[in-house]
Amino acid sequence: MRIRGNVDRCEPSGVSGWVIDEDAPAVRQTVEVYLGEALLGRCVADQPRADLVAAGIGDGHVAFSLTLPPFLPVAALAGLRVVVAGSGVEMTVPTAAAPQPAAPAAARETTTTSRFGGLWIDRSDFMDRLGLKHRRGEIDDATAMALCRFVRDGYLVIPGAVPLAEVAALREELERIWADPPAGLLVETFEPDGRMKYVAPDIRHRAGATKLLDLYTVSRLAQAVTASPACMRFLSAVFEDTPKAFQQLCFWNGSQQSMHKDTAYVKIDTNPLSLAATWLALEDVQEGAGELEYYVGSHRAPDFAFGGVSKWVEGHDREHQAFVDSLHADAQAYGHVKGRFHGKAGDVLVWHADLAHGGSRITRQGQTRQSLVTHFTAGRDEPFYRRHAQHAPLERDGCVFVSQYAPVVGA
Ligand SMILES: O=C(O)CCC(=O)C(=O)O
Ligand SMILES: [Fe+2]
Repeated sequence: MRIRGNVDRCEPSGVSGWVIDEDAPAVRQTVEVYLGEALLGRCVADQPRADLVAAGIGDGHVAFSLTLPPFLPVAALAGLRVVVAGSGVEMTVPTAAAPQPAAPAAARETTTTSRFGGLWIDRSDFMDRLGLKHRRGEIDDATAMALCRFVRDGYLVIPGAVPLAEVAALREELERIWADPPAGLLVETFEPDGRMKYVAPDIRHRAGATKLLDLYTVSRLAQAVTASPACMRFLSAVFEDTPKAFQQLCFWNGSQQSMHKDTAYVKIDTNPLSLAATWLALEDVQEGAGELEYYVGSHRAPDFAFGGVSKWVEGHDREHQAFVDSLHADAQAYGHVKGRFHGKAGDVLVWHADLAHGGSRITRQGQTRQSLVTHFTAGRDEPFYRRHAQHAPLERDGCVFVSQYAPVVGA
């Protein structure tokens, strides 16, 4: 085998070049593009190119071009590897060109609200697809109407999604966990010194800027309330797949987190909008407790593209304030009114990947706001961290649970 070829172009939009085996010029080579060890895509180098024909490189039908996932951060281009399958040959990748400004929307084939991806609910033909699923009996009337609300508003409230008895039992378990934390369970906290850290739970910091992480890794009850039938029915319809729970935060009081869209921080591999989250009230939400707030309809505002190219803030920290400001400006421009969730214990609010939301200011000091937030993606997708953290997942109650911190407890 004598592989000869060239990677002519390596840009956020794609990789292209040509390749041939001089010992077998008629055999079309397969090219694989990797980011580290993860395969991003594969294609056959069989495209005709006039300059290759003219140069007498085989029959000239040896070019390839491969589209990259649309959200790939520019910084990641440096880590791309182009490999000729079955040959062990890795081709030299040219250094990445400067990021190109986004093409005008009109020039692009856009089928989803965001140009970075989306689910079927985000497509312009959503109503047609919804009607078809409904007529075929794949989704019932209540779910169809719930999806319409979700697509219109960017969130959905499911009253009484979790039985009160389960909520009460979980709160009792939480008391035991805080008093005597199981090994391996972590909190993310800014207490007591204002600096962020991941440490074992310490009850002295429970009331503060502290959240318990991935409670479902140690608690069967947390798994059960996360995978409530009402939530699984709705999320399965949203994802057209088994929901995958992956980043759970248990709050004792309000987070006071500024307005944001989770797509900026919560990274999903290959489709940044394959994401939704549930907010379960573990007690009746009180006025002034730092209620969850959101801009109704904000999930359909134009993308904020970090660096002009990415849905993720990572690597673009200096644009963070501009991002937050853009959410308020969009609310003005598009008339997104602010809503606040005053759910009762057991109620769930589901939010869309791109809904602007946050924790309002706590005006009633000392008032708790016990809640359990869970992020979900589709079973076919993975949180980005799964590229480097591969603890054993668990499938239970129609939900897959994965964690970046620990294996998930089974039977
Ligand atoms: O519950 C809150 O205050 C906000 C939580 C949140 O935004 C999140 O976990 O993504
Ligand atoms: Fe969030």
